[in-house]
Amino acid sequence: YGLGQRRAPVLPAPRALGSGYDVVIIGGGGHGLATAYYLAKNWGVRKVAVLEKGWLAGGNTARNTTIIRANYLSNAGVRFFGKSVELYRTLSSELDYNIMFSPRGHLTLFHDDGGKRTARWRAEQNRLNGVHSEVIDRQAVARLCPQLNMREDVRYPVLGALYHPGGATARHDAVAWGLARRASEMGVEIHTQTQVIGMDREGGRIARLHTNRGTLRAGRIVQCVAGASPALAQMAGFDLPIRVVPLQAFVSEPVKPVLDPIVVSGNLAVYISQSARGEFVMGGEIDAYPCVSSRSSHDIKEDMMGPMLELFPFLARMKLLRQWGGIADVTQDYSPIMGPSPVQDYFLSAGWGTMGFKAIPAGGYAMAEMVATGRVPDLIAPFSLERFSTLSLVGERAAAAVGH
Ligand code: FAD
Ligand code: PYC
Repeated sequence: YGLGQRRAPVLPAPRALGSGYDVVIIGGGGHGLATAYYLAKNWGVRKVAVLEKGWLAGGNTARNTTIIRANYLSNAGVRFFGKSVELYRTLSSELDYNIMFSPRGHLTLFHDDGGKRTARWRAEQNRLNGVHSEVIDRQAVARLCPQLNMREDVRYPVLGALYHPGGATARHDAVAWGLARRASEMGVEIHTQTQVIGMDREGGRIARLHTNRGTLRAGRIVQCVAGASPALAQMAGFDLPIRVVPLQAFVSEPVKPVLDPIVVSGNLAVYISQSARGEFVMGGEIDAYPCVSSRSSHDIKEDMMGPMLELFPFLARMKLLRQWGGIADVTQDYSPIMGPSPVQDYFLSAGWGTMGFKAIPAGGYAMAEMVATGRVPDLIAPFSLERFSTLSLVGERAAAAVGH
């Protein structure tokens, strides 16, 4: 783009909110946008509005550390996230928008026998479900990541790792903008600065949605609001088994590329990767207390930097550039909730907690099929809200980033 030339805007100029749509999606983050995109593309459902209270994908989709992987523990989890990684691989060409998908391998370090046992368990479950993961010893870890501190006289010496070659990163904003642009080209209306503030429930369904820009009707409604999940569900008249907790992250100043794989340590509760811009992207556990503020805090920074320096002493001479937080919607079993709700024609995509960025393509793909056909696809059937009353939980805590 030369001087005076401007890049074409991602979205058309804002227009007035319509009075009714076949489908209204509440929440313009990755999951809402992917659901809209696949509804239009795969099912020809185009009278769709996405309502976003802030700017496009400014919630957790803008705040995450972009780790994409399929090395989960349950059969349902590995299959679902495996499908998502598969869709991610071709998303740039599908959208004709460079999402900067970058496969670089994912190492979950273990430092004791318990960690090794979980790594072996995950490796077997992954292989049985067609996902490549293997347990490797400390020599192999050192070859894949020569920057790691391999000394044996530290608090948690590295004994080995679960190695998942398919682990990757992608540019978070580009994922959202690419999906939004294509969905909008197919007729989907994306309304930013449009907050759902009330719902009229009549005869078991939501008759009207009230927003700060007017009232509208919807044939079907999809709720994709991450940290606002319990609040929106209450507006619709039911409760969700979700707690809302901040999750914080950091980046260092940028340097030339030195760190290829993504590295996670459950014992030390930290993880790191290097972004395409050269910044080290780092994070750790969720905050200890439920909270709906996305402010970042000094104690978390201090708690994470000690363990991080134990793993990568060379970082001691680097400066942190930014720190921020998002609001994670965490379920009891650390798996998402996708499916119908107690309200007729009101569907849920929630409980994405600390793991939902990698799930955006498969989540949207399956949610769109369910909303368009009224049938729950096999891929997401295990993630129903009902599982909390039938006690068919999908336990993924051991595979959730640093364990949290
Ligand atoms: P969001 O992107 O939060 O979108 C929800 C949208 O709903 C928001 O934009 C919000 O403004 C809007 N909204 C809320 N209320 C209303 C309302 N009343 N009306 C209209 N709109 C409303 N996942 C990974 O897979 N890998 C990672 O490495 C990773 N790292 C993370 C690091 C951090 C620090 C955080 C916070 C999260 C991380 N995650 C990660 C999790 C991931 O970011 C989320 O699970 C995912 O982005 C959820 O997407 P979403 O579309 O459901 O939510
Ligand atoms: O799901 O891999 C993940 C992750 C890393 C950090 C937060 N979530």
